Amino acid sequence: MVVRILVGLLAFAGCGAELADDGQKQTLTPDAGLTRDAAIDGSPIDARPCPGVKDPGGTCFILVTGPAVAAEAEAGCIARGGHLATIKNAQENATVTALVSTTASAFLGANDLVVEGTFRWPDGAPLTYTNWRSGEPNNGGTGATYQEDCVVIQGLLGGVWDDRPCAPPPAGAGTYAYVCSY
Ligand SMILES: [Ca+2]
Ligand SMILES: [Ca+2]
Repeated sequence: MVVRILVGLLAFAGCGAELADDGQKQTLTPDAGLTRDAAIDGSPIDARPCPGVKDPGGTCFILVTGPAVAAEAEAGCIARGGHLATIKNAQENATVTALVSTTASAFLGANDLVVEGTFRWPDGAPLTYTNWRSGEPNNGGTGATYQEDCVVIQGLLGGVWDDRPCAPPPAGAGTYAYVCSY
């Protein structure tokens, strides 16, 4: 009983201190806080979360370290509600480049699996923006015994693109980190 009274007195003392600091506005603080957060966030409370980086244009990009072959990477992106990344402009490429700045190679969604040499995004759209590294895409180069039908963005080289195998062979190629978007 004595303990309860003491706790009650301490709690009351705490309230008294807050009242002394905040005065009459104390009871408005919780609602005011919620309103302020919503205003800063600028989005409805049921907005789709972006557990990665949101481009100024609104696209969410997520880096998954993997490594995975391209088919596993696409499945991983679908599980996250998107697809392997589509990059539509230089702004988006800059956003993704920052995201992968310490990653050597990460799959994007572009591939020429259907028609060799004609790259498409996962939704079938043609590439209207590209940032190929000089000499790419090369499908592995002259004399290659494998195909390069998927595309990586190279963070350590400033965000240039290279076509690479979607899976081994050759050994050691075809498994990379990956970027999803939605
Ligand atoms: Ca190819
Ligand atoms: Ca290549």
